[in-house]
Amino acid sequence: MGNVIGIGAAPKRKEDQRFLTGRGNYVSDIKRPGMTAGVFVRSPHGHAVIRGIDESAALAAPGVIAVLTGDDVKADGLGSLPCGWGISDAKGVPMKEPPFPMLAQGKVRFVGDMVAFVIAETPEQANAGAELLKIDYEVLPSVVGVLEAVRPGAPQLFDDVPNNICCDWELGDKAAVESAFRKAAHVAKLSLVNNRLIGNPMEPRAAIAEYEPGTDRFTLWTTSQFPHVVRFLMGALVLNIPQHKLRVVAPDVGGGFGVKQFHYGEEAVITWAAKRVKRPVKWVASRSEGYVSDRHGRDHVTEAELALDETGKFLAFRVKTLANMGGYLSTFGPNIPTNLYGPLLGGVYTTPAIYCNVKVVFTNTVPVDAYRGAGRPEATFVLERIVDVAASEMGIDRVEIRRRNMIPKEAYPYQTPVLVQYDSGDPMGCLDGALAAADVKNFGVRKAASASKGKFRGLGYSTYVEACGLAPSRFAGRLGARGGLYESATVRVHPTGQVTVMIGTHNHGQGHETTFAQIVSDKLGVPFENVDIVFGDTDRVQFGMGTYGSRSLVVGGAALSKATDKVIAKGKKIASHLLEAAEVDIQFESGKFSVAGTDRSKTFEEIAGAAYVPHNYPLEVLEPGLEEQAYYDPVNFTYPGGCHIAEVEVDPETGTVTLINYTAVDDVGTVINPMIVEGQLHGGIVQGVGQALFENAVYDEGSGQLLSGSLMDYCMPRADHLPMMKVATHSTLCTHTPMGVKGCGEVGTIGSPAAVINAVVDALSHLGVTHVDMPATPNRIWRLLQNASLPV
Ligand code: MCN
Repeated sequence: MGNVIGIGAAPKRKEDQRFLTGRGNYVSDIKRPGMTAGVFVRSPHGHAVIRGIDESAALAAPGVIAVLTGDDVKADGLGSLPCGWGISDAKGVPMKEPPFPMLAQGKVRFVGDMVAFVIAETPEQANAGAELLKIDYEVLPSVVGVLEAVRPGAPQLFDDVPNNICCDWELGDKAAVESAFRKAAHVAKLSLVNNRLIGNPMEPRAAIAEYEPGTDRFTLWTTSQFPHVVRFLMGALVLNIPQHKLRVVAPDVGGGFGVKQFHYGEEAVITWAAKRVKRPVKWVASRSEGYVSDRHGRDHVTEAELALDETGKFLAFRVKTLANMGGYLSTFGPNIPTNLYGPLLGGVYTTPAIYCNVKVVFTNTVPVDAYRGAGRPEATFVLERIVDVAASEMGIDRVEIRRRNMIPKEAYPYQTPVLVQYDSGDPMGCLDGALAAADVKNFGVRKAASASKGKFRGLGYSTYVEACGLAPSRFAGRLGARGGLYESATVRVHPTGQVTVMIGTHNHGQGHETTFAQIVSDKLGVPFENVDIVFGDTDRVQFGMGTYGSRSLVVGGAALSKATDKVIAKGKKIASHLLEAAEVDIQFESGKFSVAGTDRSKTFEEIAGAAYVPHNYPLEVLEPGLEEQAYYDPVNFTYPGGCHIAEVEVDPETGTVTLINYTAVDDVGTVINPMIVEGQLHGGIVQGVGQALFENAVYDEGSGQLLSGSLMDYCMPRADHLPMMKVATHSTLCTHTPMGVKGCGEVGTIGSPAAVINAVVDALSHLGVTHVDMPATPNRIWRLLQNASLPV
């Protein structure tokens, strides 16, 4: 008999047993009888017309079974890849949504765009066949930067999308903002770039599809964060496969960070191909292939202005952003720099008027979509950078200016001028906690010690808020209308009292098998080891919207909590029958049903057993079994927040920035498992530090080639780049989620880029440096220092 391990405990992760002993089951581990291998032939050009494809040599190559192209897709009348969430401009005109074919038709629009699929007996033969495919391209000029793409005369990606702008989106009260600017004592201005990122999950994407002619059923195994959504988008909207004829399985997935949260053309091509060749088809991406086909993240160019009164109070905030969408609209693409960006520009401040304009722009680059944080790190970066600029220009301390504008704890719930209403929070508490933990009062001593070694030390603050727990269905736009963004969980109690949970979220590193088992163990009083969590299979889990937007605990966990409540309610009925007491007199506590005021009780295990014994109660009164399903649709987002403080040292000889200390105090509501939350914060912070100091996806203007197309050129942060971080929580409870939880999966990525860059700018401020674009590489800093007048 094991132990109950409940909410707040920190057991080791259940799932690590199989991962650490090499027994994970990833897509590339799966083998099916008669399986073939597929290879995608991708465009080597950023922008080109496909004049013709000669398949004859490829088809004649040893082992090659088929070559599929855009013409075959057209001939079979298949749909375009859907963009799940539509947006509209200020007048309500929907965005331009040009088709995104599974395989390119007539034109390619980025290096990596899929032109053909070659299927052979082995991967080697498929690769050899792909080499023999002759594609006649007429190369066109490419445009990769947003500033260039909107200029008159720029190469146009789509005939019906003038100036490459698919939507001119806005949010907020423009007139109120203009009037506030007219009254301002000071206006701070900042132009910045939010650099393009590549997700780099440990496991590259992969898929296997199989078609069973006897039942007319398809199975797709795919590295997805949301198999049910793939089943819907691909089955209903692209391939016309009825939902009951399509099973989508996302088994163990080696990290996603958002990148595996979209419906990709590869999944559709492979599923379609499996029926055409009547054999299972497998594709596993190489790392290099991932660089030119996994959706990228961020890539904004922004102009921001903050209006302040003479005391440093924020009067209004105006932001204009050009957001890069790449060559086509990905599943959530246009939603990220708009709906997940504009509403967060209020941050933790009382700014009364905010206006945001975003031009959503096509370029000849890999489509851009959500990457951990998605929109919210970009908003935090703009806001927290300009607050520092304003503080420095007005001669106000950076902590003091934040305090003067922060929403006080008592003011929650707090309605912002940009749609969202924060239910709870205590930004000042997080700030105070972080200032103490980071030992800010002794920073001067440390700065002097650095100076004595010829180094510049800087301190950077970032106070942030996040909207997560995607999403209340009413906010979910078109996707919400198609299916809702709620979540489901089924709790199946076996006659022996053990529990299997079927849940619609997907665990690909977040520890759900552990934290969700803790919730069940806590609520039902069953041993932790007696609970298994099943996810990632549309045949085993009835409904699910998957994992992204730090939604699994606040939406999925809430559904699970509701389902356990239903189990307890039914258990009470059974107990009342067995204990011959009125149902209202039955209490459930610590795994025991008892009659109030007596010593008569039944254990959870006894009730589970009794639930399956037919003669215990008549069928008309109570059906046998103990299994309950619940759905949960949040009424609002949850709003985690916090304060991050980075301390850096800059070496003026080389331009190298070293992160010396990092402190984070975050409000994630009730903590289910503090060890897992700490791990999530560490991981998120590392990704934010990666953006601030190392990572950058660089394209060549004109040719559209990705210059940072491998781990040799794209600099990922390593363990030895990082100090031991101090992370702590300072929680206020979410007022509308069961258990009071808020999400934690992205907070680290949201708070950190601004903290690090603010620290770098602080270190260099005595040289007149007011801004450094990300990533703050040695080269960039060294050049800045050459232009500044270095003291001798
Ligand atoms: N948790 C908790 N107490 C809280 C909040 C969360 O114990 N108050 C636990 C949860 O139960 C869960 C984990 O922390 O085990 C993360 O929970 P949550 O905030 O709900 O986030 P999700 O599980 O929905 O994960 C999504 C989020 C996102 S959007 C990205 S991107 C991301 C991330 O999580 N990608 C990850 N973390 C990742 N971690 C790993 N290892 N790999 C990824 O690809």
